[in-house]
Amino acid sequence: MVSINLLILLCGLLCISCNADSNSLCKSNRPELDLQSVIDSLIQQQRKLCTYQCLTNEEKNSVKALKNQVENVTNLLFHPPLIYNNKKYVISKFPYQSSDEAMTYCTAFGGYLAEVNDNKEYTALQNFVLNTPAVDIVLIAGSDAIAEGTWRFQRTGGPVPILDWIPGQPDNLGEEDCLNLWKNYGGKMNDLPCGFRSSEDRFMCELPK
Ligand SMILES: *[C@@H]1O[C@H](CO)[C@@H](O)[C@H](O)[C@H]1NC(C)=O
Ligand SMILES: [Ca+2]
Ligand SMILES: [Ca+2]
Repeated sequence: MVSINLLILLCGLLCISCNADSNSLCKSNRPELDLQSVIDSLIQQQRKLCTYQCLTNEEKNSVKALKNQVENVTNLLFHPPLIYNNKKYVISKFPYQSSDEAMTYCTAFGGYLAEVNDNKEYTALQNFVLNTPAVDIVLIAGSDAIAEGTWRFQRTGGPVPILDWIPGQPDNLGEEDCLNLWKNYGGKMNDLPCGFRSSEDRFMCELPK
């Protein structure tokens, strides 16, 4: 700051001397203008930086509190999660009225009904179902509602790449257009109704980690 004050003083003196003899060479060489704009931009940058830092600190705390609240609510509604491949999988502690309702819960937590994309993920999710207590039938993403026998993810419309049916399934028994993993059958796949079936049924969400 001392050096800047000194420059301002010099600048002032220079201006006075310029005005005094109205020297055009002096006018074309007015350092006070450049210096002032540099100071202004520095002050502006400093203000921006300060505002940013202050907001970040405040937001840090509120984000922390919010994360904590979401975690608390997640723990109330879902069994302990599986972390796999940078995703978080959770199984509900309560039944669903429909696959749409289940999807709404998943969306509310920033995700979607769990989508099995490859064999490794399938194995991980099967084991997750097998290892989660008080769970038997677990709804996941996949439906053949649009064309019977053609299984697609509801969210993307893309084909379900892994279909590993329990023997005798899919049987479309009385119209079954949704997909589930069934613990009692090794966590393999079955078709079941997209609406409410049983208060024992659960659903699985795939969430950002
Ligand atoms: C989350 O739950 C814990 C333990 O019950 C509680 O101490 C904490 O205050 C809760 N946090 C928030 C933000 O609700
Ligand atoms: Ca069907
Ligand atoms: Ca079936």
